[in-house]
Amino acid sequence: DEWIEKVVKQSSNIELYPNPGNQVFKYGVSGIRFSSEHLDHVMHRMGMLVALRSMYFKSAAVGLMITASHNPQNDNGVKLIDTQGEMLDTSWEELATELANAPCDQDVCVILINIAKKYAISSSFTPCVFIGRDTRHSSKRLLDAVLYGVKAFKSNFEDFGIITTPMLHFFIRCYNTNGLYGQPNEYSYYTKLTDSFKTLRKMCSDFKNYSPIIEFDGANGVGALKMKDALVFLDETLIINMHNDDILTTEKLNFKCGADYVKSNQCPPTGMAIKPHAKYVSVDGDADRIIYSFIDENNTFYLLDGDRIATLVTGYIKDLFTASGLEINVGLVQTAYSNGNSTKYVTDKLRVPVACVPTGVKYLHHKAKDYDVGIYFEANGHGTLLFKDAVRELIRNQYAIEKDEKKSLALKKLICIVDMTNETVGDAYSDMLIVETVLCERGWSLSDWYNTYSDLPNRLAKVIVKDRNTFETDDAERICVKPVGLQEIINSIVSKYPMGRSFVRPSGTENVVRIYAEADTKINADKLALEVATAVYDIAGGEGKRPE
Ligand code: G16
Repeated sequence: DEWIEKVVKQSSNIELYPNPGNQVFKYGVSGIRFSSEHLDHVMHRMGMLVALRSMYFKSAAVGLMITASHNPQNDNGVKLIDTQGEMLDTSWEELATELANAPCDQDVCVILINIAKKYAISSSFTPCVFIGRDTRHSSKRLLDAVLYGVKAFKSNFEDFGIITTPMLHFFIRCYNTNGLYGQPNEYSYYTKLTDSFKTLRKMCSDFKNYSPIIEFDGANGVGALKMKDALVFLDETLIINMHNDDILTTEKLNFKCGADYVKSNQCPPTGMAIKPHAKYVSVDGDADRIIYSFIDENNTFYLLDGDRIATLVTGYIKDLFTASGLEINVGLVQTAYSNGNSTKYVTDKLRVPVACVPTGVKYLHHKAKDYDVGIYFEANGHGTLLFKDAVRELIRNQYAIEKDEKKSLALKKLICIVDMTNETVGDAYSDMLIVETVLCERGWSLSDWYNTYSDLPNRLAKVIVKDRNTFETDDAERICVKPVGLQEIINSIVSKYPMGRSFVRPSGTENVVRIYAEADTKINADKLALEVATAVYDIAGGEGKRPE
């Protein structure tokens, strides 16, 4: 035990990072997120925790990403990444919460000692920690705090500087698989994903309605920076016009642009001219989400969100496996936010099973592993595809011996899709390459894609409440069990609306309660959302103006 106490007290500069004790932190669906000025001691402690996590895995690389993703620029946060490039295991989330809230230095020591004891962590392992950060101004300052924590344990660490969250996930998988998945650097990331995209593109001879021109909305964050780097590798297979790429004006990050803004407000991003039938692609502040959109000649706005990507990709993968002759079980994972008609389309038309889990990529990722090929997408544009090792092997082996030309072509395309996918987590760049591939293969414009089925009109809303922790949900967030009585009120409101559906849940990233509503018409979806938001406001002591 003594070694930990020594490390913390003598090597970590802990005296620089006291907990002011005026805030409560929780490691939620995407780490800890807060107003950046409160996070210094949290980051310092997460630096120490992540070092211990690596020691627990006998020096395997683990990751720490400094980002608050889609949140406003003044917020920041931390996401910890496990050895396969996946989100931190739930059992350690609680430890992270405990550590972030520990009142004093001595408590920090005790918690770390207890972790080491509980997990039998030996001081003989040197930690290996990969670190990345987004473009927020506070990220650099918080990095210093992380580094004190990481270095105290004499870690081997690599600071990758400003990178997207999915890049860091990818690097960790690469390192821990000894290069089997690629190399832990940006060059390998771009070439692996982009080369397979270009190979598949060469197989596509007739573009029909497809256009390779993209108006790219970088949310004024790291996604813009990295897309510019990607252009070199894309060789003009895609023509990408950059917008919202001002990463120096910090106030602009995610402000009225980016994937979260476009999805939540159901309108085009600002900061760029919007032309009818141009293809708009928006990413969020750490480039793990992607949303497509366009307007028609009447200025009507069309959203192609995570549900649309899920249906597009699921249909394509299903067709490729059918053409290849391989019998593989493909499944889709969604959340309660998924549009009712997308679920219907996948179940009835594509005949692919759909599972529903709570919000948060880690839940979707976990469930997707149940299938040979698990596809998961949150409606907000966060998602990826998972291929079982055995499936990957089967595809390659069969391709090597396949004599039938059509089957062989389908198998070759599947190999490209596997290589184009960042299977560790949702990745806007990888997802964009996959969507562009499917659209090109189908010869579709965005309108063609949009016309595959019609969404039920829907509305997202949020209410600021005194304490969002008083809200509890069940049944993959479709039922609100606390505050008691709220669900009955929601049920009676919903029953008034044809095809009505609504649920409420506490946000994991902001201090708000989120409301989702869908109904037969846009007006009804808006009215339903408003009624439910008002009920939440009244029952939970909403702050600010009553919704109207
Ligand atoms: C994070 C998670 C996503 C999740 C989102 C929900 O996104 O990674 O899986 O959908 O939070 O946010 P909330 O709980 O506020 O509705 P990100 O992109 O912000 O890291």
